Amino acid sequence: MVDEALRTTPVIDVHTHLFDPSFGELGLWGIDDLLTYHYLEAEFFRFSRLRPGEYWSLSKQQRADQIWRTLFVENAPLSEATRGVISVLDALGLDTAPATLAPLREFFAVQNLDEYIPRVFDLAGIKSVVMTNDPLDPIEAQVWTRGRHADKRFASALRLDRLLNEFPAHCHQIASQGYAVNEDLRCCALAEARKFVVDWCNRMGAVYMAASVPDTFAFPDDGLRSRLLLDLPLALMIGVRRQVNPSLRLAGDAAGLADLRAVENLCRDFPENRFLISVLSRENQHELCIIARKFNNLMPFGCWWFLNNPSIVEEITRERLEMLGASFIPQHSDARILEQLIYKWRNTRRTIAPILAKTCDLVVQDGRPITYSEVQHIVSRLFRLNFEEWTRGSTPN
Ligand code: RAT
Ligand code: ZN
Repeated sequence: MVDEALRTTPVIDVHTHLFDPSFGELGLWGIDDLLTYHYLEAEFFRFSRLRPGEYWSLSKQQRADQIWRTLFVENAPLSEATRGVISVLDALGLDTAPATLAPLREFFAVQNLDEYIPRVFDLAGIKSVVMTNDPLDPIEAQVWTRGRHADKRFASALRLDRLLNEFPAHCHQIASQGYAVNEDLRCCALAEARKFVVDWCNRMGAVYMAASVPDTFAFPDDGLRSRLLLDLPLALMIGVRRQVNPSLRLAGDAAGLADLRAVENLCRDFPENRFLISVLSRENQHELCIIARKFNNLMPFGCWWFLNNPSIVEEITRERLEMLGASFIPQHSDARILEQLIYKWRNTRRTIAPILAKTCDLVVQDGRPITYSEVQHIVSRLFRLNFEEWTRGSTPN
């Protein structure tokens, strides 16, 4: 019953880095993008003697060739990210072990996005995804300002990282759009910065605002983050330690244990606001569940980034079910490349199905039958309804 419900429930992927076709080259897909995914780049440097500087001087195709040879030909693809590529190729009916990438490149070169995107969504079993949209990215901002043709399959989320973490560097850019801001947000500048956020949320039709913050995140504090993080529905991804090895670029970030009192304080101080929270450290997961039991304006979501491995997803999902029932969002894909939706969602179903089945079985063993429609409801809550409910009416005016 669980397998069937998981197979037939249309999923909303609540956090991705995908873009709809109106964003042109920002949307990544195809074999070269799949292979140069930063999760694979980090693994590549464990197996190759090539130095990061040399790697970055190569073209994208050359980098993909290097990764294919090193992680897929000279070594068996054992890790979650390498198996993901295999699973995508297999789902698309392609050779999973060609000696070179030429035949794969030929396949991807002739795909037409109008037909290809629905095919990928179907293979992944998902209905829609939420993008990550940054108003301070000049290429993206142009698309929004020109007026994007809304695409129901791609909802928008306003990403605040640059605004929160690099405000002084972007102050001029914000001011040039007619907002009276200054670097330290004196006088009315704070209200103006918040107006900038609200205007952009409306322009994007954002279903939520999001920020990733370091393991040292604190609330309240006297920094800009505390002053700007107010009143609007917010997804916080807590615990990233950016650029511990800058030579790896996007692959150079790590994780750290956070003090989740900041989350308690936010939830208590803003009871009318809703917080979607993901924490990157495995050691923070149990505590997050406890806080969610104290504050119903907190929705735990996803097994983020370094946690997206079957052993850890299994542990976290079991813990959440035991402490929160079906009142959380088990997973998001974090896909950066379109076809990753296929493996990330297939793997999520494969890992979570036995856990849900086991949980339902315990209920039956304890003396209460569970019907198929209840199983369907549980799965819909987890993979769609909890998010729809959480974001209902969330776009600010
Ligand atoms: O998982 C990832 O791809 C990371 O690089 C981050 O993008 C992270 O998910 C984030 O949204 O900050
Ligand atoms: Zn992400």
